[in-house]
Amino acid sequence: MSKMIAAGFVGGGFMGEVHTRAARAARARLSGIVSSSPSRGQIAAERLGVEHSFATLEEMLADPSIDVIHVLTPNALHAEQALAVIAAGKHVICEKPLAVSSVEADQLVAAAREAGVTATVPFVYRFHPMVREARARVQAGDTGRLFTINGSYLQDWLLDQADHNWRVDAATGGASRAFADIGSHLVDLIEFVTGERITRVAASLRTFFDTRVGSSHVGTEDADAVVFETSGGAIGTLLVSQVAAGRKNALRLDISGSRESLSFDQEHPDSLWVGRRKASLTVPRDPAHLHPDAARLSVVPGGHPQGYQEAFAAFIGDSYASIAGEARDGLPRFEDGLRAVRITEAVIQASTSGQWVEIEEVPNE
Ligand code: SOE
Repeated sequence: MSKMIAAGFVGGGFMGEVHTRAARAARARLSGIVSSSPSRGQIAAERLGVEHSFATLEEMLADPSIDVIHVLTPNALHAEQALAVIAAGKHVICEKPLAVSSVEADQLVAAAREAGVTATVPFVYRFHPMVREARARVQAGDTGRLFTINGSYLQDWLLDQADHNWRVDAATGGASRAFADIGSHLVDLIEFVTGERITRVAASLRTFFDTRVGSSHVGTEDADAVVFETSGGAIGTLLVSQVAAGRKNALRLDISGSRESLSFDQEHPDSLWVGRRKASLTVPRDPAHLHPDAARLSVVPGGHPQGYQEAFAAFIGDSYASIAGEARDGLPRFEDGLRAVRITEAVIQASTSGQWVEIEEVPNE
């Protein structure tokens, strides 16, 4: 990349830390930041090493030197802020869920297409080399016809009734909590690795705590159990929970085909299990023996653990490469964000109605 990308950030919380670290690794200039108040913005700029804090998003958007804005605010603000970024002619990286409704997500996809900007969503687990390896094996036909898919994403940071966060309240987080926050990663990963689409879902959702400290009414779910079917004829199950004691960020994906099975575990991302009737094996992340796309994302030699932050940096690096006009395979765009929002809405609808719900396709450009 010839020109250094100048990046701005809206939001200075946990994701602000992850994004600025990744942007620095991708050799961007950390030009500006906006937080929930000017004083918080100044503190965030100092803490994260960002050059300038702006009092408002409008002020930051008026700075012609900034190429891309990362939107890292509570979910209900994503649509309005990302639309403003696009209207200012800048590229945008917007946290997931892209929006709190598919109507808003549709508007974002349309606006980004119309403006011709790069608009991406951090479905970062796509950027683990062994996820790319799994995808390459499916594409090469090694897995055979896909029969079953089992995905789970379990966390425990909301296990206690005293645990609270803006995601708990539907007004800031949106109607879905667990599925929108982490189930969205899971469905994105399933479609990315298998190349198949989730066509319909049946679901059961639970809110185990109707009240939490700080919320007299919790309108969002703690856990989701989902059954689904795919375009290629496979069937699958998903279990998503933010109240699973001891599970920190346990995203697991098991795919079983007519020739072999594949198993990826996000907490142990440096290997992929390949199951066979005879001679199952654990493939280590050794760039010399991986498919090209997996080897490209392998930034440290085999045997040197690589994880979440490197995956994030690779996502940001590929987003910036796209801004610079380079083509990058597997970059999650607003269309993929819309897709996850549609599946989230279908899961809620299926749980409420007790019926199967079909998922509408996102048309190609
Ligand atoms: C919290 O559930 C969280 O930080 C999610 O918001 C992220 O998307 C996920 O990657 C890790 O967990």
